[in-house]
Amino acid sequence: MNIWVVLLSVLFVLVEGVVSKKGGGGGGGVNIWPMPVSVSYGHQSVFMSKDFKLKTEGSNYKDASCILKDGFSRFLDVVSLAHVIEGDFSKFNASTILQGLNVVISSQDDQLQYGVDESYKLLVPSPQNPALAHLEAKTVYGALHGLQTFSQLCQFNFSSRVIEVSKTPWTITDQPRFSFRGLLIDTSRHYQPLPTLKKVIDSMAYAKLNVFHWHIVDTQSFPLEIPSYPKLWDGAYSIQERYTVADAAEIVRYAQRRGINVLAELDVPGHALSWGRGYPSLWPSKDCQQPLDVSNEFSFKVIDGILSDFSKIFKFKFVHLGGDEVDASCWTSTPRVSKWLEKHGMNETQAYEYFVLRAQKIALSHGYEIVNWEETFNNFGDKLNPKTVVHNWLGGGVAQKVVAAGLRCIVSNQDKWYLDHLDALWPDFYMNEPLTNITDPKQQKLVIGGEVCMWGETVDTSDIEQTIWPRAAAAAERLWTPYDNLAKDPVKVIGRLTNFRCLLNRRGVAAAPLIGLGRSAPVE
Ligand code: CP6
Repeated sequence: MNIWVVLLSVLFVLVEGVVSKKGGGGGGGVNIWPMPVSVSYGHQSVFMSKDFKLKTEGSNYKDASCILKDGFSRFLDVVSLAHVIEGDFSKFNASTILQGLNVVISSQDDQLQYGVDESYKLLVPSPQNPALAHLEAKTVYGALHGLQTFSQLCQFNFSSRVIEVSKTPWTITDQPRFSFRGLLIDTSRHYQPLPTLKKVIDSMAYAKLNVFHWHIVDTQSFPLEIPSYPKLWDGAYSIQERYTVADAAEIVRYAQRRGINVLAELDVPGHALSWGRGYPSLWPSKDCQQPLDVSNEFSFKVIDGILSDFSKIFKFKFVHLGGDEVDASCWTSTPRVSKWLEKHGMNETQAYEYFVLRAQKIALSHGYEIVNWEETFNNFGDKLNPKTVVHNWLGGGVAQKVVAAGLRCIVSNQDKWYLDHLDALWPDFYMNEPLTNITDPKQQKLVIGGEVCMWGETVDTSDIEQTIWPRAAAAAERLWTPYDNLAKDPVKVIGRLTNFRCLLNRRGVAAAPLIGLGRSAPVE
């Protein structure tokens, strides 16, 4: 071989094969979203065999519930994207054909819980090397993330008509920055059909989000069946717009198999008017209908019944008890309730505190740890159960105060991470840093993550996907990628995020074009 060819190839490897560790977020030719911890790549191509196989040589994991097997089959679906693999493999140099993926998982345990190990290591060899790609993970959920990353490296090649992985060899190590990476879906303001919820869950997995915060019921409607109090779902919009217990359990199962926990919310005592359609005595009066009647033992009995039923369906260790936007004026303006307050020496705020703390005790008795919206902390933070996770939304930097008080925190500031705020653009989502002004490493650990919120007043099944995506993806990278790998200037990620949104489109997710900071073509 000519010496110049050799020298040029060496130079090419040096230029192309950059490790995109502190890559400033741009990606340096890497089109993975969210950006992993470390990536290196080369400049050769391999092609996936028509019968690309899952192998588990040397793995301890038995895959009794087929979580890995099904994840692999979804991987094959999203990389082929319904293209017909018509390439003639006999014409390929055998060394360029990738025969399969060997997945080695060290832990048998496939319990999906908060804080489960989600790390993985992925190697996609170049030609001449072993004909298998290699994926290592501690748990099956880390392996699922590895499959997602691998799927983003695969492309249908229109000249060879097979699936290609270019820029091999790839070596990727990865793990999330935060353990809680959520998306809130509100099924009370608009009912969302089950296929819509499942599609949202699928798309969350593409972006490595791992908590589906199900804001199931609210003032407007109560769509969920509660066997302990069967008239509660009389508060549904219609007899069609409901979820049975089996439906909810199916959503939990569906999400769990994709590495996603379901955080169910029961928002009390405000945001609960719909409960009274079936049980009017939960209302302070017929014309003052929320918050739930604090003076009535029945309110707490019903909460106990609901949480008892929840605990059979929602196995995540957290339940969300809301506690936001409580306007207690119904309590003082309703003579019967007002008398009760007087008798117990409580003003409105004290009654609100009494209600929230009592609901917390009920949730604890069902084995849950609790998430509450930040107003509970703002009003009586020192009284909250120490296991409470405070969910910030008002902005104003309360996260700092929450962690200084030793409580855990989830970040969702409304000006940055509320998807119903259509004027918040993807760069706002990208640049919202959960650890702003939190420098003590012990306090930083108390910020368990963050969540983008798709409140349902103005979205239904016709536009929910394009309202969520691509902005939720911008937040997903903030929550996954190590701080040093994130772009300090969002302009740097336009190409890579545009590419991810096109990938979502190809997979059948109606992600909207990027708006804000101009647009650009996908990175080649
Ligand atoms: N519903 C409930 C809501 C909101 C909250 N809780 C909300 C408030 C303000 C904005 C968006 C949503 N719709 N139950 C606040 C946590 Cl701007």
